[in-house]
Amino acid sequence: MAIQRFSIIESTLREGEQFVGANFTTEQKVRIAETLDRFGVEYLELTSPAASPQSLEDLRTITGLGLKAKILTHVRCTLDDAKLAAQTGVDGIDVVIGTSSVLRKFSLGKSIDEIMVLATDVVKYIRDQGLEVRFSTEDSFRSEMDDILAIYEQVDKLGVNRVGIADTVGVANPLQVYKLVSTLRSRVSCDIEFHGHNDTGCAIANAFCALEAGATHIDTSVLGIGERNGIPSLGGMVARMYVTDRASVSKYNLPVIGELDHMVAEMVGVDIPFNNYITGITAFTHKAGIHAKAVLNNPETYEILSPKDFGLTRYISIAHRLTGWNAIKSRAEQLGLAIPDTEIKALTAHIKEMADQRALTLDDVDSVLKTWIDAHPIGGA
Ligand code: HCA
Ligand code: CU
Repeated sequence: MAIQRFSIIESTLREGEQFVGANFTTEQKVRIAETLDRFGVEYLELTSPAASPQSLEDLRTITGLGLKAKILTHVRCTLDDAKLAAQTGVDGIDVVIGTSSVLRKFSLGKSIDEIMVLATDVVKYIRDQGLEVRFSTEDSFRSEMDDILAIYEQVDKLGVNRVGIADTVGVANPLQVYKLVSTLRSRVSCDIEFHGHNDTGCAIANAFCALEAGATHIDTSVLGIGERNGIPSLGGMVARMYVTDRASVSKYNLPVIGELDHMVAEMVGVDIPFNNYITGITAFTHKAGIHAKAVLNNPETYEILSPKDFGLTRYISIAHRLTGWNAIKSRAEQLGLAIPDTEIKALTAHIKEMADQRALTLDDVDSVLKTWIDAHPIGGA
């Protein structure tokens, strides 16, 4: 199914706060919220006000900022939590309850019938407050399909805005996600949200398949931070959508991704991984001669994302044994050195031999080129 529309529910301030290194101060939360708002996410999801007194206060502070993004908080499926959340100025409440047999047995101790009753009370209450409500089943992929479909159908009839599927443990694969979301799509009329963990590296692919199967909302966090190894990163999800349909992400201020990744990395005490989507140090680096030549001719040959759209630049690495004469020629031109092609080819062969002996730097390449020029004054080629 072609993806009609999608919204991001940015959960750095909820799922991301569950990352082991995250311990955000109020000021940090405000900076994260404002920067995400400047990027243009549709929703911000914040930690439950029932979590701690500071969480309650911070939620009120952020709902008071007057951001464009809608503010959600995330609560357990209890009337007490819903009542507390409803007093904080939020636009909506994300409710979650564990439905898998393992969670029901070892965490909640509730039967599916009891969950139905609770869900009805809580959803009705939130609807009556005039707030947006989403109802989600934790650990959806290890729950009985019939159980969760029955719960979703019931809350759909009660008028929820969205139902959510959560791959809490990162066990699902893209095909499973596609099948579950397709089935759900045919059973409910409300929007569908997907929240998936990255334990086996499938989080972004799973979220994307959920959209293809008819989901409308995807949970992300900056750098993907969350419980264990987290959920889809905002940057990675946006990269996926950009490649699918460039116009679908024109609603976002793409260069802000770099700012967000650096800011949150520093706040939670991690480095941005070298291979991170968009902002990893090597994300727009080209090395082999064949790649360098093609990219110099037309960057689209080896780049599906244009670094410029993200406020970044590409880097072509030329000081190594895999280099090619086109890249060396381009470097000579950058330096303003006019060297004939036949000579550039010979110099490239020399550079490759040098690189076989030791690791080179760009300075080494530059000095080979300059030495040739010094030895061949104007007209001396
Ligand atoms: C958790 C809860 C959750 C909730 C997801 C959701 C999950 O911390 O275990 O509300 O959609 O992964 O199930 O993050
Ligand atoms: Cu989660």
